[in-house]
Amino acid sequence: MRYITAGESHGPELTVIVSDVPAGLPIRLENINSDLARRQSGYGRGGRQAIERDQALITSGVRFGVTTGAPISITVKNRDWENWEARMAHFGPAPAELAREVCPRPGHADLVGALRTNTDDCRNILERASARETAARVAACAIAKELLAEFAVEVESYVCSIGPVSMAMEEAVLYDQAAIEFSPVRCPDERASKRMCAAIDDARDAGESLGGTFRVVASGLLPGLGSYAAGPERLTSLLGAAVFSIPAIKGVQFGLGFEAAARPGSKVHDPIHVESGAFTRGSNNAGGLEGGMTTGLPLVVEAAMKPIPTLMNPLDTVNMDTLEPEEASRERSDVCAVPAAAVVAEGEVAMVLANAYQTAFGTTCLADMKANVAHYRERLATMAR
Ligand code: EPS
Repeated sequence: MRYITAGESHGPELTVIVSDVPAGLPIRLENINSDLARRQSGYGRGGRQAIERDQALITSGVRFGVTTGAPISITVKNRDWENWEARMAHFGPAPAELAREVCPRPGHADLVGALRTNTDDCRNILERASARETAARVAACAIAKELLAEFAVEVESYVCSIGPVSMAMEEAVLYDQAAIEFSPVRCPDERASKRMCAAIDDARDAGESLGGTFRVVASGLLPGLGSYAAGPERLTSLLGAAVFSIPAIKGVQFGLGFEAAARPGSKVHDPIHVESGAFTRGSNNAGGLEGGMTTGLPLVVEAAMKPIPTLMNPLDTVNMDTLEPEEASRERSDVCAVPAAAVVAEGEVAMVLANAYQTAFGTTCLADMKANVAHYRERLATMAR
């Protein structure tokens, strides 16, 4: 399964095409729309989310609610387009009064993108570099989640920290989904949630922005997905690349992650036992990955997001017309988008895992995949007896 997105933040709509989806997969539009709504939520978002009501429109590849095996195209409207039609027109001359974006924001793609593409208007860059594009990804990745659901694999996400405020991390990695969704910052620790919201208020008052960390946890996975045999096929590299593809992600770790580097081997690796005819582990420090493959224990991916580059109290930049020092552009933006990024990462992880199931068990139709999974399960059961 693969996807490609198109669309600008203030263009008419976002488009995504998902190809290589197995035939016979039931698609629940309400699940796609629910993920789109979850991505839009989160304390710290700016005025734009009050305008948008993201909804998926599927125009191919699904018939009577079931995939046909043909590419699935999905569009998500940008309601803000009506305010940008003149400035973002696809044809005709630029309006005489058009204000070009010439004061690139440090940390955004503005300057480097303009250098790369030979433009004197950073808007050509920022419209596409905008995290608005992640709405299309979430719609595409919701298809992957539908496939995983057929194999009882669940993918969830939650926020662990925002700026200086961290939740109380327990041994457990799976938390009550209702508590996560109830929190305005998608954090299962209620007290930390309140402190995170206060930190976002303080940042907004100071003209600042905040980053943070989140976790994606996938449970119900079969062991042995991915590969140890070739670097690019290791699930660790595929998952890392997918999560790093999300704008503003600066770090990704699995299980103990960086902490493993400071511990002796005996305090890192997960002892192997056999219990009631199945292989088990004494711990899950590896975060569900060994040798680039799933162990069958929950996959635990943690990522760090940098603060949003648009600052109401802006940093220094240079005016690209005059080459004189100036303040970076200020525009409507989010103060914190970590809760949204967690939902996007949940989708990206689901897409990689759905692909791993297809690679192992077949690509063309759900019925064949199910038969192959049943056979694999039977074989695994004989190996611990
Ligand atoms: C973004 C700036 C803001 C965000 C946007 C990402 O948009 P605007 O410039 O229209 O206020 O709201 O994110 C979304 C629109 C979204 O749906 O996530 C940016 O500069 O990256």
